[in-house]
Amino acid sequence: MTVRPDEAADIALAREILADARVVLVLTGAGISAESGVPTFRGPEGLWRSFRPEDLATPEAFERDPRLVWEWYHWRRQRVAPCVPNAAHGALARWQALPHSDVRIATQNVDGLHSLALEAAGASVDAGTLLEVHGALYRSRCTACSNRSESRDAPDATGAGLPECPVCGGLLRPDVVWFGEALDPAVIGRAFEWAAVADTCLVVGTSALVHPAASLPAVTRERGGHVVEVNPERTPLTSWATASVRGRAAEIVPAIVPRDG
Ligand code: BJW
Ligand code: ZN
Repeated sequence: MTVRPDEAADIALAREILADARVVLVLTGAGISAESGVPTFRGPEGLWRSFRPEDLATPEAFERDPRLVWEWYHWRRQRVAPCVPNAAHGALARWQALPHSDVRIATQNVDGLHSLALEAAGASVDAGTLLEVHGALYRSRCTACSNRSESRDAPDATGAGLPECPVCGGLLRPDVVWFGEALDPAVIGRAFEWAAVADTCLVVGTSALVHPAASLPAVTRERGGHVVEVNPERTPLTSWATASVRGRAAEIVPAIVPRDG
């Protein structure tokens, strides 16, 4: 990679902060999966350039036209299915797997790539290490009985029927958080607890525009911790982060996270 002199200083500062960090919250967004081939939401190539969020990612849109929403999620599932974790997911997972490391990930992504990377690194994958605060692309939830089911298969939304609950026959919906919906209080509550006890929050590949997730780094900062950002573009966090590295996740993250205890 070609590194500008000021970028080299930013990378050095970020590396130093992460080397000294004891309790870390990593907040990730769509940008960390961009180099795995998963589309982001905003920006020139983002999903919201071709699709209107209010037509597809709100409870009102699903009520109005569940088939259209399911078709979009079916397409998204097909698009993400061949994608694999990249060097950024891998470096974070290996950091988590180090003995004595205390690194927890809260991701806004629904693509499941952090889980795959953690499994590959031999780190544990549970609610103590990874929170998927906006849900999971391959999970469905019953609108009648709330039963959750996981499937990598395409939902039967393009054929005659809409996907049905295996327990009660009710209409299934993607188990993701749409605009205007509350995040699971247990999940986002835990993420805020992690932000409050962390001495460092590493933020990777998020526009930091969607709340409440975008408020997590400020909690660490307000408690006197560091915020380190990795993003090719400036975000609302950039002006007050302790270190902000302009660059792509798969190049920068492996260069700044510790490799040994
Ligand atoms: C790279 C890169 C590379 C590119 N390497 N980086 C406070 C203020 C204002 C508004 C609100 C507020 N609190 C709540 C709101 C309303 C709303 C909101 O935040 N709106 C704003 C947009 C204005 N929030 C909500 O509605 C939330 N719910 C809520 O607050 O409920 C309250 C409630 C309580 C009680 C009862 C009822 C309600 C819910 C938000 C749900 C968001 N859902 C989505 C869809 C998920 C499912 C799906 O995937 O289909 O989540 S929208 C979408 O945005 C998705 C993402 O997780 C989320 C964040 O996007 P992200 O990850 O940051 O991606 P991008 O595309 O924005 O950015 C990518 C970044 O990567 C860029 O910066 C690039 O530069 C960078 N990048 N290549 C590193 N190689
Ligand atoms: Zn059901």
